[in-house]
Amino acid sequence: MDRRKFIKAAGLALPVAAVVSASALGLVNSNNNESAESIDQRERADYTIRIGTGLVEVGPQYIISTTTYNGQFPGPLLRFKEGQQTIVDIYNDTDSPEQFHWHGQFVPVSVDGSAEEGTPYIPAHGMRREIFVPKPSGLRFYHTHTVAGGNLNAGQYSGQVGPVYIEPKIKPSGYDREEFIMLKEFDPYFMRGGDMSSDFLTGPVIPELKAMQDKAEKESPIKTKGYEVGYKIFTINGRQLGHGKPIHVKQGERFLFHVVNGSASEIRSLALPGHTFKVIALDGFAVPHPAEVPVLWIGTAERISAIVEMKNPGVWVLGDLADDDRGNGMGAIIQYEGHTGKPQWKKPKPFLWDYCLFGKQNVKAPQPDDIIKMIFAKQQAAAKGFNRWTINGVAFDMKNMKPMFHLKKGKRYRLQMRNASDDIHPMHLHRHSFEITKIGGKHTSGIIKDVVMLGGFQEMEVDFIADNPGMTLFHCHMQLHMDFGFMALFEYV
Ligand SMILES: [Cu+2]
Repeated sequence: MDRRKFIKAAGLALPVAAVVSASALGLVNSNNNESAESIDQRERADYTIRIGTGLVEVGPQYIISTTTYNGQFPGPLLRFKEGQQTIVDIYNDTDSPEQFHWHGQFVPVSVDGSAEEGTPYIPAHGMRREIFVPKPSGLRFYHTHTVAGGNLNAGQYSGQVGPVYIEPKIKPSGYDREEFIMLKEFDPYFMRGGDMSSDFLTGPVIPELKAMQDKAEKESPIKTKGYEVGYKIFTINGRQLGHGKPIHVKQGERFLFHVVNGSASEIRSLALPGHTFKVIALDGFAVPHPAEVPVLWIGTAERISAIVEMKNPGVWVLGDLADDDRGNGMGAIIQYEGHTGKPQWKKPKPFLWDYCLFGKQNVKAPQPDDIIKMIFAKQQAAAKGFNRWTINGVAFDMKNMKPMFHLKKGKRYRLQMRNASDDIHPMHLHRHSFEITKIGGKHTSGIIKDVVMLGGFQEMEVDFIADNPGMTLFHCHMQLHMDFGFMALFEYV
């Protein structure tokens, strides 16, 4: 079946497909076949995504059934050109409405893929054509943005994650090959307690913030811990360690690894014994000071682009520092040409993750026009056994979806975030980027991101410019936190 016939058939079968323009459906009336053909040609989507059930062979004789993009995990790599308009057709073949979020792109609300901001859902068995100008350049990704709550088959617990690379106008140099690495867990389950410690992050714990949680716990009538999510299966690019194809390298080659943490709730680490990572970009933005590190720490939804020079021949495990998680699959094999044998793993020396390593040294960020203070807190097990999360005492209300902060276009805002909980929070701002100005007790500048990890009982400051009007969602990127209150809306016109 050619594309036009297929689309016509789809148009007949799916009433909601009427949202697509007639020309996109191949229903253009013309006496001149040539011109009808050329319209069709011009309006052909650059990419077509189908949301539906897919099978992911994570290991030998272990095949996961989950919701995927185009039946595969990760979803297809979408390559765009910065500033060049693109068309993406998204079909929702599932029985539930979906949101398709362009994480890290400066797009309008209508395209962003967040019901909280007002993006319409892609109806069950419906489709949407999205036409937009991809930006900014660099490593981005796409994922579902629905509320999972207690449903571990929904939201980002599923396989709805895929990478995006937006080609910059001037290509970066200093590497020979490019490799995309998607970190993702499967087979989630709930347990009580067992949250992630943030002792890998540099910077002090603020006693005042700890005292706030202690007080809240003491005064809470609920003494049990809230549910946390664990996973049985860990993968790189949808394959457990040893099941995926080894990455074949030659001595002297410089690999640019584009690492995406596609997890719903996990912070990941990555090391390659005998090698270092030269971090050149965080969340797709070139860093002012590329620095070499022995370990990557990468929060939920963060991305790191780092160059590894292959100068230690052998067969190695590129893997997570956590023995259990690596043992359950979080790793890939790096195999030098001419080398065989069992892949080797060596635990790296302790290393604290410090974003400031990659920032401008001794250069302060510009002063903001206004400061927005935020305190994040946990109400233990308060939402039917799940922790409820608040920003300045308020849990986001999914029914009203009212903006908490009103901004003025063009102004520079500083978010002063204080974490009165022992959990780590990868904080994310939609449709904008921000600059880290203070973290782990240190001032910095020049580090542009769209997600940043805030450690337990720590504080940080980021600045952003209100330059993309409309509702803008700000939230913790842990599915379990955002679904239970850890969101707020900024509004400006
Ligand atoms: Cu969080």
